[in-house]
Amino acid sequence: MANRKVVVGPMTRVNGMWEIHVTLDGQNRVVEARSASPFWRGMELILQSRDPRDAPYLTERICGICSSAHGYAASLALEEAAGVEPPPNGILVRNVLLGADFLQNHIRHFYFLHMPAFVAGPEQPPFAPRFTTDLRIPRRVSETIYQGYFRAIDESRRAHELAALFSGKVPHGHGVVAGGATVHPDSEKILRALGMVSKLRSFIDEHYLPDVERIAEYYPDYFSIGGGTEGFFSFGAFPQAPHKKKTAIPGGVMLEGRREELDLSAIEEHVRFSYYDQESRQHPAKGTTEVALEKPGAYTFVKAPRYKGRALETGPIARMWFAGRYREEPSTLSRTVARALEARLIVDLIEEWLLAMDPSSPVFEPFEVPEEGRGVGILGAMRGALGHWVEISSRRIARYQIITPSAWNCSPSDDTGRPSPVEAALLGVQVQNPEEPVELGRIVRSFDPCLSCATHVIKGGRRLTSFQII
Ligand code: NFE
Repeated sequence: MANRKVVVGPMTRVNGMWEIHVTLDGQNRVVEARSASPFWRGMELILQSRDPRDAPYLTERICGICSSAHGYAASLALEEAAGVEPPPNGILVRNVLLGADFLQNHIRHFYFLHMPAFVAGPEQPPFAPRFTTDLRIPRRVSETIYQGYFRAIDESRRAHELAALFSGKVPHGHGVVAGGATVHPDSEKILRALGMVSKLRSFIDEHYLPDVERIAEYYPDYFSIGGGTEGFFSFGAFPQAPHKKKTAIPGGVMLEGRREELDLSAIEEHVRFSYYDQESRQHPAKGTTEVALEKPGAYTFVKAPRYKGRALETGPIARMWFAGRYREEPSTLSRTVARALEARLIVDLIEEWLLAMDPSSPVFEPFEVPEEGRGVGILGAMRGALGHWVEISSRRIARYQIITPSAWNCSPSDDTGRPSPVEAALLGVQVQNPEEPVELGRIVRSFDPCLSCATHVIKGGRRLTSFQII
């Protein structure tokens, strides 16, 4: 039988606009995969010539589900450029609000975006109609998991309320600024937050972790489907006081089975298959953003970040590997397990940070915007390694570049043709029923992709693909 092309687009139940183009051979095995986003935001250009203190607020608007991470990374970049250190209390407040946003994200990803591809919900919209291929979980067990689903609505809101206690509102809060935080941790807030943490911990122990186990029990083969990535990449997560050099969850690089120290100079962005007409393999500190809508061969607005030329996977699975808490090969379900374990670790960390807060100490260190300067803010965001690079001239932003976790994971192939982690994860996968390619959605959603973040104006005028929604 001849090869057959399947386009899944827009890929639903992910954040942002995304399409997966795969070619199936005569046996319905994936022989070619492309991760494509027909969506461009232009944030790097929007930031040019602005006051660097605006970057946290503007970059938070890149995304509604990881906004605190962008605000935090932008603040770190300006802190380095200005040579300012936030007070320890400010770092604690920032970590609590980022940690709470992680919990919101991980709970929502599992229950609302990922789990429904494995478990049939109630026989009514929005759960039906649905694909019926390869649904293995008996009705009684599915009903238990959907009890978790409905509780997750309240508990993910609780995590958001916890973040809002220290940032005024969510998403796009006002809690993280260069120099520290804006909200003082008084004892009433700390006590309220501790109560929320305890409820979130119970939810994770009583529902989230057991529900992940239930899916693992019925789909053990998904621990060997959807791997294929070359190694792990992580900036760690949650910078610690006093100098932010260490992170509560350690970072690193794992290449060819060996752990390496992270070298920021080894990062480059390839653009052979991206809609950019510019020099390829730029380091983000010298990066540019020159859009070319009609570039031949291009298929996405995401650039291809590579580390020493390698396409490395980032995310909770990489962080849990470096933390020594979960060391399994990348796969659809090992990513899902790692994310749940990370959520459990983060509730404990949030409690520690809350108990370490000092209501009588400052949260902010005043500073002057430098006349000239450069800074980088690297951070563990919900989906993995997030970097903001800023260059300041005449007290204004002269250059700004962002590499998001979803750019690492969901980029296109690079200049050498090396596929991205998500493309590699799809290659070789056997599709049972090409009319309902459930395997593709399960695999790609395990990365918790966010293309709103990765593409940073919709490519108008021309429809890029035929659409098939799963
Ligand atoms: Ni829009 Fe984001 C996270 C960032 S992208 S979600 O996490 O940065 O991967």
